[in-house]
Amino acid sequence: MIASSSDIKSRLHPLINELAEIIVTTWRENLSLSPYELPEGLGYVEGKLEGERLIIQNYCYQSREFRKMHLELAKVGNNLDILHCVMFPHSEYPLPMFGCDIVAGKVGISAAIVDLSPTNTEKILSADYQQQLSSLEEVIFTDKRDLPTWGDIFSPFCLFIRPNNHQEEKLFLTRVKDFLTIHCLIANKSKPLSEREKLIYFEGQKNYCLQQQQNDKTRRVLEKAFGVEWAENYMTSVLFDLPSFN
Ligand code: BLA
Repeated sequence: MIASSSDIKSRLHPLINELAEIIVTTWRENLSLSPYELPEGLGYVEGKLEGERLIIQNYCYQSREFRKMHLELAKVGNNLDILHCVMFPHSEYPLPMFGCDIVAGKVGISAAIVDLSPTNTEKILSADYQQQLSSLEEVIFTDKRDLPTWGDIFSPFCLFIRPNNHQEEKLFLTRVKDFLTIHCLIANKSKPLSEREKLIYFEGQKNYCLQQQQNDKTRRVLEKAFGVEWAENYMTSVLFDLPSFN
């Protein structure tokens, strides 16, 4: 389903391809998608500064509830494959941020994270999210990872692991599919807010983006291939652009 003339899919870690397919299929099944234009020249990019080539392929959509639904697949040389996905709600819908990242190295997946992150004043997911996420079957992963300090944006339901085997990899995919389906179904039912309430979600989304921009691990990969200025522009205009209030 996901294909383009400059396709990198065939060379990515299979779990990344599988998750990309799950994400886009779940979007299509539950939301009415239209294309979202990324800033010029940033849909497909290749960079090479310090030896290793970085290739980035972006897929981007929007819907009634989401101003931007971004899926990115990236390949760094022959040893690092990345899936990055964020759904940015329009501020007038009282919805959390869906975020997901997989980093696959030579010896396997080192980081797999998924969350629905609250953006209201209390920084708490609403009752419907809490209830539905709590009723998912409990799964135990062997290697839980600690969040960095900027990770205070994530909810108590955040799953941040290093999958230990094939079964845990599959369990992670199922969990992402569950989070995403819950999110799409609640989004479908959600009603627009008043101007005053909208401001809360606007501020919350801004805070989420500013915190994510502090991820030095992402920044360093981009800086090595494209330089400091390009990385700053990409992080603030493609990966975590701030919402505009209108
Ligand atoms: C970690 N992100 C990482 C790591 C790399 C990247 C190399 C370190 C892997 C590890 O610690 O094992 C790189 N991630 C990228 C790049 C892109 C990317 C280059 O998305 C894009 C081009 N990151 C997100 C989102 C979340 C996220 C949406 O983009 C969460 C919802 C989380 N990534 C995240 C976290 C870490 C991480 C929490 C660990 C950071 C740390 O330990 O300091």
